Amino acid sequence: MKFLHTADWQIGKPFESIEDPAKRERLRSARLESIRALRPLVEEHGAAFVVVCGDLFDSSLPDRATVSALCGAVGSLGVPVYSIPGNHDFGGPGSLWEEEFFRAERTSLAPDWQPLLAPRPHPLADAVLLPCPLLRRHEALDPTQWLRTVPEDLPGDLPRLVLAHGSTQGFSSEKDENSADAANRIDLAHLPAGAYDYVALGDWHGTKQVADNPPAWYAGTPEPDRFPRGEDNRPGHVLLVETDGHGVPPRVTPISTARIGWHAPDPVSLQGPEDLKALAETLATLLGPRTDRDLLRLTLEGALGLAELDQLRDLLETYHARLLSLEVDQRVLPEPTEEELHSLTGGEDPLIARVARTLAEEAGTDPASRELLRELYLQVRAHSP
Ligand SMILES: [Mn+2]
Repeated sequence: MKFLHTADWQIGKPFESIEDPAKRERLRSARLESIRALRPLVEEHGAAFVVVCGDLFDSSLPDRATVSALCGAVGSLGVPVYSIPGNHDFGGPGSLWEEEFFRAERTSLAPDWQPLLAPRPHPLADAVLLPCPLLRRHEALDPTQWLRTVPEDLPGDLPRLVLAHGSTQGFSSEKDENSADAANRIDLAHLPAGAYDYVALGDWHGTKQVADNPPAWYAGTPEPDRFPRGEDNRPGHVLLVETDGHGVPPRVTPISTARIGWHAPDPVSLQGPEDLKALAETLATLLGPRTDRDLLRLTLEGALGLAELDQLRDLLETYHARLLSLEVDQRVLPEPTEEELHSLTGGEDPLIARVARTLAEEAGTDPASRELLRELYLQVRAHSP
């Protein structure tokens, strides 16, 4: 029996840092499309169902359009979907999961989607699900606590699959205001040995195995929603889990699913035209001819001549148009070449020459003067016949 394990879709995430509202909307809809794109994987691998371990919605109060869109996407998967609430979309009385509009849309658009909202065994034909839903944003008690005593009357031969959301012992979740963090701590070592066959986890956005016996994995988010944070964090996967019944270790295979590229290369130092050319080649290799599919965060250092700075500006403007988002930490200092300096200081306008000479004298120690000098150069060039 095979199934897919995924988590942390965070549909409805606003991405307010993206200035262009049209691009922001494209990113949001692309992430929703990536949920629909799980269907070919379900078919290709013959997955019997999909489990989603929390944070399907980014917020505990999604707007109606987001609710409908997610129900539509889940309904398109073609197999039963079982989910638990996470810290972003926690359950409990009055939660979104109990709202009339959500229930109606789920029934209408995704009748095979079953949110598991209580910690009790949920037997299926070919497995037993043991959901550990979060019923508030910050749960002080370990959500898997109820499994420290093995529930009675579990079918003897079916694989026992724990579904949980939170951070695990010795492996802390991301330290941001949205993470489950110090609350929602899961202590896998307290689960009785041999009682369960697989622990499907959500909350950490990278794909990661955190325990061996039973195997416990974070699926990670199938579509990254932030710039990478370190080598250890590999988002952009779902897990294909294959099990032969209770007591047999399952096989777990990460499948790459990311469609949007979030690139944050190391800072680039630019010291001359060769470096500028190398940067253009690096970006062409990284991004290819793609448009509307990538976000890039770039830190640029060094010093360039005035004409080179102008070329750099053109290069960045092109990618600014092509990419969903381009953030540049631009620290490159203008360093006019002798020729550029001469064209200003030796020019025919005595006032410009005087200003340029003063700025050039100060440019060695004062970044503001360098910036003014660069601006002056561009103005003079733009207005010269
Ligand atoms: Mn979470």
